[in-house]
Amino acid sequence: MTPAPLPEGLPIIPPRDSDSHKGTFGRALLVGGSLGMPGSISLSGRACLKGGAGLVTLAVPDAIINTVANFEAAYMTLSLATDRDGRIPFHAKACLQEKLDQATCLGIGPGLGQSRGLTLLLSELYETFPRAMLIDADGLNLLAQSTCPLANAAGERIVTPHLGEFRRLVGKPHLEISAAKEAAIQLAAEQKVVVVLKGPQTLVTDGERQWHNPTGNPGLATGGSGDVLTGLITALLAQSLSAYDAAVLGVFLHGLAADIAVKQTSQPGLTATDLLDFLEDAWCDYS
Ligand code: NPW
Ligand code: AMP
Ligand code: MG
Repeated sequence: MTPAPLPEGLPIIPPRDSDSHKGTFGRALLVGGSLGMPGSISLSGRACLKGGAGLVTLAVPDAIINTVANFEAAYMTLSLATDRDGRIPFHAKACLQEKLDQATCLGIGPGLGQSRGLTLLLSELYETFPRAMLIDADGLNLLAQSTCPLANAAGERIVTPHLGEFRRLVGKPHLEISAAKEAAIQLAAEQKVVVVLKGPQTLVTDGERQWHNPTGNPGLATGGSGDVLTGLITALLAQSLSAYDAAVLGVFLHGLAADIAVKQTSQPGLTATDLLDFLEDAWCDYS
C-alpha cells in the first residue's frame, strides 16, 4: 500500500552520502536504569540505534550491566559503581567524563531512580554539558527537585514529560491537559527549552512553534513506549538535527511505527519491545 503523504512542516533528513561512516551519524550517550528497571534504558538504547545514531553507549549501574548488555549487541556499555541505595552517585561524573567529552548528545532519565546524589549529578550535567541533552522520566523528577533553573543550560535541552511528569516539573499537581499545553508553551518560551508534552496528540514546542503530532494510537499506552521515544529523539540529535526538529521527527516516527505495528499486533497486543521492530517500517514510509 502507498504510504500517506508526509505532513507539511516535518523536518527532512537528507539521504546518506555514499562515503559516510558511523562517526558521521554521531555518538549518543544514554544514562539510566536501576535495579528493577534495566529494561527502560535498554529499550532507549536499541531505539537509538534504530533511529540511526552511529555509535550508542549506555551508562548504567553495575548491578544491571549484564542484563542491559545482553539485550542488544550493537550498543556499548559503561558500568557505573553505585552508592549503598543502588543509585548512581554524584561522583560518577568523573567516570562518565571521557564519554561525555566524546558524546554528540546525551539522553538521561529512563529507569534512573531518584536520590540526592542523582539530583546533583543531573543538575551539574544540565548546566555544563555543552551539546544537546534530552531529559526524560526520572530525570524530569530530579529536575523538579533541583534548584537549577531550566534556563541555565549549557546547550540545547529537550524535556519529554507525560502529563504526570509535567505536573511535577511545574509544581502544579492538578493541571488538566489543555492548561498543561498552554503552560508547556510558556515554559518553553521563558526557559528556552523544547518541551515534548506526551499523550494522545503529543505537543512539541519551543515556545514559538508548536507541533501537534498526528501519529500514534492507544497501543502506545504500555510500559516502555516513552523510553523508546527517548532513544529515538536522542538518535536524531546525534545526527545533528536541532532540538526542535529532532523532537518533532522523533514523535512523528514513534507514532507512525505504532500505527503500522497495531495492524499486526492489535492495540492491546503491542509492547514497547515490538514497537522497536516497526521503527524501520516508519523510516521506510518517511523516506
Ligand atoms: P494515574 O494514577 O496512572 O492516572 P510515574 P512512570 C500520572 C520507568 N519505566 N501518562 C499517573 O497517573 C520510567 O523510565 C521502566 C502516564 C501516575 O500517577 C521511569 O523511570 C520500565 N502517566 C519510571 O519507570 C517500563 C500519567 O503520572 C504517574 C499520565 C517511572 O515512570 C515502565 C505515572 O508517572 C517505565 O517506563 C500520562 N499521560 N498522566 C522498564 N521496563 O524498566 C498522568 N499520569 O510515576 O513517573 O511513572 O511513567 O511509569
Ligand atoms: P511514557 O508514559 O513515558 O511511557 O510515554 C508514553 C508514550 O506513548 C508517549 O510517547 C505518548 O505520547 C504515547 N501514548 C500514550 N498513550 C497514548 C494514546 N492514548 N494515544 C497516542 N499516544 C499515546
Ligand atoms: Mg516514561
